[in-house]
Amino acid sequence: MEKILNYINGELVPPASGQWLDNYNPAIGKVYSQIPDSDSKDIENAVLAAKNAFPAWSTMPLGERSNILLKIAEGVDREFESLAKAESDDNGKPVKLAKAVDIPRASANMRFFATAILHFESQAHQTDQQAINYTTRSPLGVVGCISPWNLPLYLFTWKIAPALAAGCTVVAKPSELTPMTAYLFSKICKEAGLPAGVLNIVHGLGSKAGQAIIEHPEVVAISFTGGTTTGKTIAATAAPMFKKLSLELGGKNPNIIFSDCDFDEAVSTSVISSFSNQGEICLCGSRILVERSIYDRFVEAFITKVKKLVVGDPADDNTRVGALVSEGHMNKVLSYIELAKEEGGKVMTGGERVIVKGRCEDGYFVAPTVILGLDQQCRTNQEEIFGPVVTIMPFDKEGEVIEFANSTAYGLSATIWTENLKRAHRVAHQLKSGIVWVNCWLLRDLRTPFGGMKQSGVGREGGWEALRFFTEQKNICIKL
Ligand code: TXE
Repeated sequence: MEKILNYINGELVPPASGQWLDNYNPAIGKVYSQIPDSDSKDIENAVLAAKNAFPAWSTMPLGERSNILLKIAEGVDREFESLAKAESDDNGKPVKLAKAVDIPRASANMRFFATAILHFESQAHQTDQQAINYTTRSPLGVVGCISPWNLPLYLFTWKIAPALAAGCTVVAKPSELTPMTAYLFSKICKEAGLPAGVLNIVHGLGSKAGQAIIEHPEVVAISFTGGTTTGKTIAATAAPMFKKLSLELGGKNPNIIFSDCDFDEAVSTSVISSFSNQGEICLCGSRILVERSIYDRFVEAFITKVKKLVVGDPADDNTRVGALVSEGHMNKVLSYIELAKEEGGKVMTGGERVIVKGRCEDGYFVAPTVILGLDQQCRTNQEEIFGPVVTIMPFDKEGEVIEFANSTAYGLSATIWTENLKRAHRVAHQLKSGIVWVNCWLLRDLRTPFGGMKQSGVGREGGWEALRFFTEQKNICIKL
């Protein structure tokens, strides 16, 4: 069976302990490779390598650093097919989706930050006729990047690309559930000539390898994407050590449909924003709020389309909904559907595990599920399910829907459907969400700040924000 290796100091190496973890393909419910069960010894080696690599990497002329990162992007493009397959084998998502979203966006992340750093600026301020202040920005040092399982290579590169571009050296840990693309990526980095130790990828459990990164005194900043509970644990460890923190956490995002929307477009895109990647995207709209005058019509049109979504083998081009990432996660999602019923919800479609015939008969598939009849405050509408489950609720007034939308502990994203420009601006401004999409979903401009309000996170990633995060400022004041 294939063994995934750590990437430390430019070499592909087994874990120091010699211990391995099973890696499942969730679509077939079977182990298909093994990953290092790394511990603090591996992290120690990775941090040392990163520390040694820092002086040369952080002072390398920007053009040279940029060229190496661009070569890595080219490597991602070259390995497009194998990366898309690996992304699907690890995560259960349709290969078609990995080809359309995950891998192109991973390549774009590398390319964007490789070139953004060439245009990064700092400031100067003249204090009347007395002094000139100029501000420098220097790479922080060794940083930790920890990423989740839902968009494995996409979110992995989203973190490491700005860190590397800014001149930091990195100890990164992908999710133990989806390690394969990061492993293939480490081979791409070697081929691209990334100097040894600049990027180190250590595989293993969050509570062991991940925690060792957070606790390491030489790791000066942490960029993390994952669950809100894990984010709290990380903050509790890192904050007293005064580490810089960027936390991208969960969401319970409202999708608001006003009666003056482009109806067909709102229905079609809502199906995608609800069930894309099996609903395992922190930005999925899981609470659909529909103005009462079009509520019945919307529910009918939406459910008709949802019923047509093909749940099946991720390798099949017709599949729209693949497997959930693990058996544990599938059971969690199914338990939320049971909870919704206990809370008085009516399951209109889905609501159960799907057995896909053929090679996927032991896979972890759940039918796209639509639930009506719940109130805003019930647990189903307050807690992140992170699966193919949405609720639909009616509203009467604009003020009421804003209150509903803002009623959870999360504040990651929101979507508004209306053709009324004034209303779009007015409502968008009142939503407590880090990003608001109007008449679209998941449109991405890498220059914009990305992140959540409330318990959806701390800090902003993307564009200059990410490069600022991975650099520290110094102001030099010279008397004239
Ligand atoms: O996330 P975790 P999981 C949400 C979603 C999901 C829940 C749990 O609700 O059901 O999180 O998913 C590493 N120190 N999101 O269990 O545990 C871990 O190894 C350092 C939302 O996958 O937060 C992995 O690499 N690291 C999210 C990463 O953290 C630790 C996407 C994320 O794992 C650690 C995924 C520790 N103590 C899940 N414990 C989004 N917003 O995109 C774990 N890790």
